[in-house]
Amino acid sequence: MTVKFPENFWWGSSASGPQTEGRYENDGKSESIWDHWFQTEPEKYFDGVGPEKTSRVYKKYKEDIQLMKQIGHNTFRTSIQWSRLIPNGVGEVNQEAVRFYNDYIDELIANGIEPFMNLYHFDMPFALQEKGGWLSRETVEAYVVYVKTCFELFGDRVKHWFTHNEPVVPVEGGYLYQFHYPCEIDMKKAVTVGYHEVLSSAKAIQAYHEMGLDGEIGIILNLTPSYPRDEKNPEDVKAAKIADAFFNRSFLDPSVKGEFPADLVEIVKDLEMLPEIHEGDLETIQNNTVDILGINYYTPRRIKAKETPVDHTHGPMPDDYFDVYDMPGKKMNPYRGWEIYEKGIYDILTNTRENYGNIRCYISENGMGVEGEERFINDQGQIEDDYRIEFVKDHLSYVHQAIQEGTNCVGYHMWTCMDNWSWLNAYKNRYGFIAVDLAQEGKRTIKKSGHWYKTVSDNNGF
Ligand code: BGP
Repeated sequence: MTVKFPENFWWGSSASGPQTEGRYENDGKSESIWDHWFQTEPEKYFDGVGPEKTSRVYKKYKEDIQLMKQIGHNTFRTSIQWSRLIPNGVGEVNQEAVRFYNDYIDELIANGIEPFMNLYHFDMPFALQEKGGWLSRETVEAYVVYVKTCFELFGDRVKHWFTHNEPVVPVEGGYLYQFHYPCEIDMKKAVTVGYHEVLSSAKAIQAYHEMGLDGEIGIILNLTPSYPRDEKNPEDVKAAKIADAFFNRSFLDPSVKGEFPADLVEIVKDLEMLPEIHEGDLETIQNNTVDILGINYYTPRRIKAKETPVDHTHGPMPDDYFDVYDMPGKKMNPYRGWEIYEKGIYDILTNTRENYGNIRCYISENGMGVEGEERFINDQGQIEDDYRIEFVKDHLSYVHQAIQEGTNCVGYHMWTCMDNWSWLNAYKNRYGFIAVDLAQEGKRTIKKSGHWYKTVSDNNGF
């Protein structure tokens, strides 16, 4: 044994409601933006598989929790679907949803798995999207009512809450790079959406703390360390810093420090795209920072100074300030098209220690999506995913090193427990410790990595 983690380390995985639950007759769920988008443009989704056909967790959660136990989980994160709990976004609470989430939570606890709940995972109720979604201040107010409802209903048992998962993604996907609904390109809207998400998070934290529940609340951010092509080239360094402001510090700074990064504010001001800030907003953000930070890490961002001409077709874009650097020789996950750079996780953790007050944190997602895993099925019907074991092990070694150096990191969650539906990619890339066979009503089979993870959890290391 060489790598040993601190006592009570969280071993588990993460998932989300919209990617796992599925839709069933009389379940009372309304449409989220994903359900709606699939109805209008199904061809956008890989193999035409939509969000109603996810891994059937709504029906299978009891079986799934037994499997989680078998692969050594002591913790597990999923999300509550707003469109399930409060179908219109505001107003009536769906009692079927209350029953489902209560049972799901109770079953996890009864099996020794602590539930972590995220409150927003890209899944705006369509009724609110029609009124602007995160562009509208009304959504912020509706969100506060929704999260208070969650705390009241489930806060006696759920002790780890998260206001958002990767809030920068709805900004990028929905309003800059067109991979989320409403698929627009509009920097001004992007800024407003991001601002309202930050504000909603602070308000949720405030509400949670005011209720005096004995748990903690944080946010989950996808941090993509921004590396300059050449550290000795000031233009590259400057460009990398701007990319870092757009994609990391935009949410990291307000969430942990209670303020927006000055360089980003400067850029937005110059563009005359500052959002509408109401009196008291900035104090709310300042006074309601996170108790804990969830860190999702998949891939770094390689940046060089702008070399290509600025494209003015769609108005300003973050990319006007930098170019992506295609580093020769980088290690790739070809299925997802993401670079694998294990040390990135260590750099993020070091940054939180040195520059963010060593905030209590955990790795809330990290993982490897692979297409066509049936290739690796052995005689016993098990997927031998040695590449996933290696991926997790390599990242964990760096997490361990950061902890040895004093970073306050208290757990590791892999994305994901069982293969799930991934937005426009649907079931293309499989991420799970457990395989899901869609042709056989979602039959589950633990992969080699799942069995390996159990030994890691049992030994608290490897
Ligand atoms: C994160 C999201 C997850 C999950 C994961 C894998 O960004 O929080 O919801 O989907 O990435 O990415 P993808 O599904 O795009 O391959």
